[in-house]
Amino acid sequence: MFAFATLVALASAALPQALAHGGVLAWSNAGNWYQGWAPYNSPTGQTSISRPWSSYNPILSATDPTLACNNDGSPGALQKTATIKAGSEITAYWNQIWPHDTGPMLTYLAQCPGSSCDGVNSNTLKWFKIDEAGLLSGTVASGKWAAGAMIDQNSTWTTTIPSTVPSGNYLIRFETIALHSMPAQFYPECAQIQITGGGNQAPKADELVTFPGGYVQSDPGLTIDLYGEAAKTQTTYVIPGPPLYGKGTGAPAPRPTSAPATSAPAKTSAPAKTSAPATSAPRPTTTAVASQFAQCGGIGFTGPTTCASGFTCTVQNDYYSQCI
Ligand SMILES: *[C@@H]1O[C@H](CO)[C@@H](O)[C@H](O)[C@H]1NC(C)=O
Ligand SMILES: [Cu+2]
Repeated sequence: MFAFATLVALASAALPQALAHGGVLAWSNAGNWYQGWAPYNSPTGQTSISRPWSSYNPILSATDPTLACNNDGSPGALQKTATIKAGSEITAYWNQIWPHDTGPMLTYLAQCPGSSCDGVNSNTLKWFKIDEAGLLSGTVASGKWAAGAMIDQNSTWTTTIPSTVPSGNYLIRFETIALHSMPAQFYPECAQIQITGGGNQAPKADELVTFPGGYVQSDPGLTIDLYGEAAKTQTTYVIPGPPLYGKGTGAPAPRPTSAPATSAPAKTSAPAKTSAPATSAPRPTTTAVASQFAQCGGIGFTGPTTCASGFTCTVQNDYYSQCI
C-alpha cells in the first residue's frame, strides 16, 4: 500500500494529463517573457498580465458568461499590463503538450475605455478578430488543423498586432476551439496589454462582437462533424465569429436569427452582461437604465441610453458609448 503522501504526489503529478485540457500559461513579446496565471495555485499574491482563470476545464457553451476571458476573467488583485508595440508579435504558450489537434485558433482584441483595463469587466467589451486559422489542408476528417499546427510549434500560437490598430489599452484574447467531441470546447484566455505606436484604423461595426454573443451554438464551425461520411471529402471549414479586422464591410453587425439560449446560472461571481441583446424588432418603450460599464450608445445600439445614477454615457467611438 502506498503512503498517503505518495498518493497525493502521484495524483497531483497526473492531474493536468488526466484532465487533458488546459489553457495559456505564459506569453512572450519582443524578447520579454510574461508568466501567465497559474489556475491551480492560490490567487493570493499572483501577479500577471493574464486575467485570472480557475480551471483547465473547457467552456462548453457559446452563451457561457465566462466565454470572454475564461472562468472568470475578472481583473486580478495585482493585475499587470504589458506594453506592446503595434506591428509586433505576441506568442501564447499553451500547456504542453496541448492535447486537441482538431479545431481553429483565433485571436481577438478589445479596447478598454479610459486609461487602463484595470477593473474593466470583459463582458462589457467589444472584440474584433485579428487572427484566425481553421482547416489548413486536407479534409475535415483527416486534414491538418490550426490547433495541430499550434501543437507542432511547441504548443504556442503567435499573432501579429496589426500596425493599424489605434494605440491604447486592450484585452487580447487567444482562443483555441476543440472539435473532437460535441459540444465544441472553447479555451479562451486573456491578457492586458497597452498597445503603443498604433495606427488609426478603428474596427468597423460588423467586425465587433461581445463575448458571449460573438458565437451562436449552432454556428457551422461549432457543430461540424469530424467523423461522418461528408467529413471524408469536405475540405472547407467556416471559422466562427465576426469577419477579420479590416475585412468587414462596415455594415451593422448581423443579428442572430434566433434568440440566444438562456445561459445556465453563472458558476462564478463575474457580473452578468447587463446590456440587453440587440434586436431588430421595435422595442417597447422602457425606462431601463444602463449600469456601470454597460453600453449606452453607438451606431446600431438599441438598448437603454441613460446611465444609472452616478455614471455618464461616454463616447468611445462611433459604435460604442459606455456608462463610466
Ligand atoms: C516551449 O515552451 C515552453 C513553455 O511552455 C518554453 O519554456 C520553452 O522555452 C519553449 N521552447 C522553445 C524552443 O521555444
Ligand atoms: Cu481537453
